[in-house]
Amino acid sequence: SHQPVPEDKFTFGLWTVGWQGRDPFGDATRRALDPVESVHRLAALGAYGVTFHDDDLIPSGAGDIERATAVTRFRQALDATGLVVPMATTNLFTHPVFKDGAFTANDRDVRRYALRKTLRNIDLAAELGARTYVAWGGREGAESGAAKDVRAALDRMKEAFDLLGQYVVEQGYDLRFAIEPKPNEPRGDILLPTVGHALAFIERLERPELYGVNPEVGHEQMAGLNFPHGIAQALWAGKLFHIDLNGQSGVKYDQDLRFGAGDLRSAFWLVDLLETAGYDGPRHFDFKPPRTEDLDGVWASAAGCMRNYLILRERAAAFRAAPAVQEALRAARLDQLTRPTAEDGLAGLLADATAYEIFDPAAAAARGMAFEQLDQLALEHLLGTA
Ligand code: 3MF
Ligand code: MG
Ligand code: MG
Ligand code: MG
Repeated sequence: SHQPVPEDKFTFGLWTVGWQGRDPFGDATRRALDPVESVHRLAALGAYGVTFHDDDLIPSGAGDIERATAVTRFRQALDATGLVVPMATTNLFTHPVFKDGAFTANDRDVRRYALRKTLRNIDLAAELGARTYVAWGGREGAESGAAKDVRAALDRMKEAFDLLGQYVVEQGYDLRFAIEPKPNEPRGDILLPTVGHALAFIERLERPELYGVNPEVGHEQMAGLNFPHGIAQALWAGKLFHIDLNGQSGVKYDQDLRFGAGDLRSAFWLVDLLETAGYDGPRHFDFKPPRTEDLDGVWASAAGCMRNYLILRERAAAFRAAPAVQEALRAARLDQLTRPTAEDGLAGLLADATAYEIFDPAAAAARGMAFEQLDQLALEHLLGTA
């Protein structure tokens, strides 16, 4: 069925449906949404959970009483609807204090404030039962060369994540971090720009097992990269802790279209991968209902994200199950790729004359790979003509 249910694990950021349509060229086109209203609407649509930045829930600068009231109202909405909070994150980008970054700002006092702001929201995340804490360093970067000493900034980034890791361990929180890469926007260039950069960074941390990635469809595509390939490498490394689903049409600004809009073929392969690789985390939508929409359009857009995922899940499963596809996969020798290249070991490889001395490269080169037939079958399944 294409009707979402909580078991599908669809989650939404409060900031997604709550986006008022402010962009660099225009003012808000929609009123603010009360988080409580969003929780009820998302639950009615069949979602599983909601996620939030500290400032989405608690207006920045709020006093203790205002903060406690906001949290209580939110918790009551969760209890009333059964929605869960699998992930939370910090807003380290909106306030002007973060104009040169948070964990890697040149100003040390800003860095210390950013850490304290994050630690405070980690407490709330743990209190609300979140298991993943996302960190998107949107302002960690530069517009010009001498403005940022990138190696020093990476030292400070490591220092920040090591401190955060120490904190969750000392507090006994069951919480892991997911670093969200993005190549640019709002900074001219952002540190940890792609999934690959983030994976390499994580291995330099004191407790690498506590950190994974939260890749976003549009972010990798802004860098011209193949999103399913990045996700596959994150899965291969055991590091796909969370995911931001949305739509993007090629290398341009961060479009945050609803899932299924933009590069539909990439979305098909993404769903195929997530559903066959055993990813069991939330299917989290980080999209922006276009500012042309009123609130009816917002909820239609949110419903569309989930419906498109479910349609693609069905189409991808049908593709994998079709006998013609299985035959085409064999013709394309995917079964050979899963076989080790030298199970006979280095000695066996060196002793094997068929591997080199009597191997016929011309004959091997003449073999067609049969990929076009396979891809046509995929397209027909995607289009519903298979
Ligand atoms: C920006 C993003 C962010 C992150 C969010 C969670 C506002 O392009 O994608 O959304 O996903 O901050 O860390
Ligand atoms: Mg984004
Ligand atoms: Mg985006
Ligand atoms: Mg995101």
